Amino acid sequence: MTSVVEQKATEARSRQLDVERLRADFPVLHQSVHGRPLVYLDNAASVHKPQSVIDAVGKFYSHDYANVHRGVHALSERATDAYEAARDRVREFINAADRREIVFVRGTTEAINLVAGSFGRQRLTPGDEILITAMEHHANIVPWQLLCEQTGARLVVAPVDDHGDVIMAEFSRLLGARTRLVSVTHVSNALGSVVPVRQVIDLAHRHGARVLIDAAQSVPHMRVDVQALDCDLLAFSGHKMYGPTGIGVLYGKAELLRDMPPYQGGGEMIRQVSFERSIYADIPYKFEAGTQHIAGAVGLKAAIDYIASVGMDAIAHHEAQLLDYATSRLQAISGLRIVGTAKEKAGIISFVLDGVHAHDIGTIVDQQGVAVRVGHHCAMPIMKHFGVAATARAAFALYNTEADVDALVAAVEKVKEVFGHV
Ligand code: 7TS
Repeated sequence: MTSVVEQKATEARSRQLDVERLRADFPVLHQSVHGRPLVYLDNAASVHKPQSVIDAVGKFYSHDYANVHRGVHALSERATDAYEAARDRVREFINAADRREIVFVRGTTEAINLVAGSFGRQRLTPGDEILITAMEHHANIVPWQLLCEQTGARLVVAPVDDHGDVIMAEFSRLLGARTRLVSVTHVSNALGSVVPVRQVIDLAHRHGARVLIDAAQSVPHMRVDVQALDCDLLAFSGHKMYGPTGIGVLYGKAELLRDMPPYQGGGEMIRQVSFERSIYADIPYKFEAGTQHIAGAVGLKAAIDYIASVGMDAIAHHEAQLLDYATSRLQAISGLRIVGTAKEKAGIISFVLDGVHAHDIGTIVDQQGVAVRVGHHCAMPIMKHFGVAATARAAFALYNTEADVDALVAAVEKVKEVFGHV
């Protein structure tokens, strides 16, 4: 009989990714930068594409491309089928109840602007409130500020503690009768904190508020089930999940999307147009004005197929192991401080080094072939909270290895050497 310990060890082994084999799927990784093998750790900004995604887009343009929903000719039908198959694949991936709940957009930023421009302009009146957290990406701050200017609504911000966790008691206290919308990130791109969105959604619903989840940093790295979460709206970007740029998704509950007015007017989003009035198409087409990024949707489907072939649980497990390893190795460097130590974190580590500007860290580690992000990560308010103008940030994807972390650590040691902090 196998013991529980042995069984757990077997399970853990079966979840291990064969990263060397997977790395072969990503052509861009196999190059040298400044004479060193490329170590790519800028994955929260965007991830690289496997050959299957590159091929799916190439094959689509080479064989099947035409505009969709318009022609009766063979290519238009094939292109329409491919575009709509992508919608079905996204529905399945996030477990939406209905394919009409999947709206194709340019990315997370456009999805949030769509909600602000449609739901927000329709429903918010002076004194209504939109509740966000202190660690949102600018894409989940600025659209609400624009909306507040237009409607007289107020932006309310739930504070974050010194670890990078939302202070839930404060969040709860800030919810009120005037809260119309709660819009929170699932995972902070700047700190890696995982927000307890299930709890956020339950609390918000108790106050009759709708909830939008910015899932740009979660959908590529963990299972996200919109029905289990019971979120009203959810946004993510294809380019952060091994797919093309310029394609993303707004998920919305059908009953809500049906009530929301169109965001942009034009072709495809109408049923009938006259100079007196236009009748809009049903969801999701009501929100897909103009020619969409058809090949992008095809590439997004290929990216989801790729993630599924690797296994989301295995990806999450692998990235959690890398996070643990990187945290312990970076912590051991004297003068280095990790910014963001939340209870639960995704594979993102932000750090600063005593007496060295983050941009100098970025430039020197780049010379060692290591790509990290430096700056405010489009999250200036949370940088201010931690008293830093900028951090260096390493973020993991399925193709990263412990050797990549070792290369980062060696490169950071080099930074210290250059600055005479040995
Ligand atoms: N929300 C979060 C949490 C993000 O991390 C990003 C992009 C966005 C929204 C916007 O996504 P987009 O695809 O519409 O641009 N984050 C980053 C980053 O961390 N570095 O570059 C882009």
